[in-house]
Amino acid sequence: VHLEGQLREALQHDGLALHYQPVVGVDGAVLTAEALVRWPHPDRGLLPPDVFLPVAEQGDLMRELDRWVLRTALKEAATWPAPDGRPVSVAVNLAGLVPGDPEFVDIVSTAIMESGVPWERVVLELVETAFVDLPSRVRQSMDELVKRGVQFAVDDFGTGYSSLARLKDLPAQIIKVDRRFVSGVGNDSSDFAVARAVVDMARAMGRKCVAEGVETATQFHVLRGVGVDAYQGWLFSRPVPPKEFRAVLALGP
Ligand code: G
Ligand code: G
Ligand code: MN
Ligand code: NA
Repeated sequence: VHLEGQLREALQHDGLALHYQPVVGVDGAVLTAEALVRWPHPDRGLLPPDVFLPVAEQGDLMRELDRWVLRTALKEAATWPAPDGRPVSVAVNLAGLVPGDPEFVDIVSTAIMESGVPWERVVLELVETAFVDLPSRVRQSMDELVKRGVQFAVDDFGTGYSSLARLKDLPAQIIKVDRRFVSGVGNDSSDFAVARAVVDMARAMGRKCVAEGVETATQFHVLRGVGVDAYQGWLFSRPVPPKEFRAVLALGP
């Protein structure tokens, strides 16, 4: 209850922080940065999301937290340098503010327009289950944003209930293969098979494919051979504070 009150307070006074993890292309150039929330707690140091997201959940604060992250990430992204004139996109995780929300399109659109970030540079990450059994009203609101240029990504693909066949029904332009399937790619043939199947399917359906949790050069090379479009993981960079991320951009590939 104490932590919940402090979190509520932090949300009202910009007391949270965002770190950014680059998503890179086959040539190593940064394409996108995923915003990952942290809480610089006055007594407990920098708290990771697995400590306070459950508190937010419990306190019915997830929607407010997502709004804060969306607004803050867009505001920061508007100031990023464009390496080689190629501007970097920003990806935000949404768990409490979801497409079924009657204010979804309005909140997202307003945040984007206020930031000045072009629609095409905004990626919204939702877990698989958030895409399943969408009423047509909800699909329409997602389509509205997609028409303006926003991209939806299925986060942690493979951990939910969707089968590969269902991929074609998901209104998402990007598939993020969960790191669980990436970790064994160099040495576990079944992980390799899953990764390859997802990539083939994603390609056949015109979706982009991102591999999460890439930690080794072997994983990178194997996945590149399979045709993964983009890569995210400790091999390239951990999630870093805004200043450090800007330095990564300034440096180029
Ligand atoms: O880096 P990491 O420890 O940041 O993230 C742990 C978990 O917390 C991941 O499942 C991630 O999706 C989730 N998470 C991180 N940042 C955010 C955020 O800004 N919003 C939401 N809804 N989830 C987040
Ligand atoms: O659930 P989501 O994919 O949004 O959250 C990303 C999570 O994965 C964060 O906790 C982030 O810190 C973590 N992460 C990012 N890169 C790597 C990696 O290479 N290895 C591992 N083990 N975790 C990673
Ligand atoms: Mn994510
Ligand atoms: Na993920």
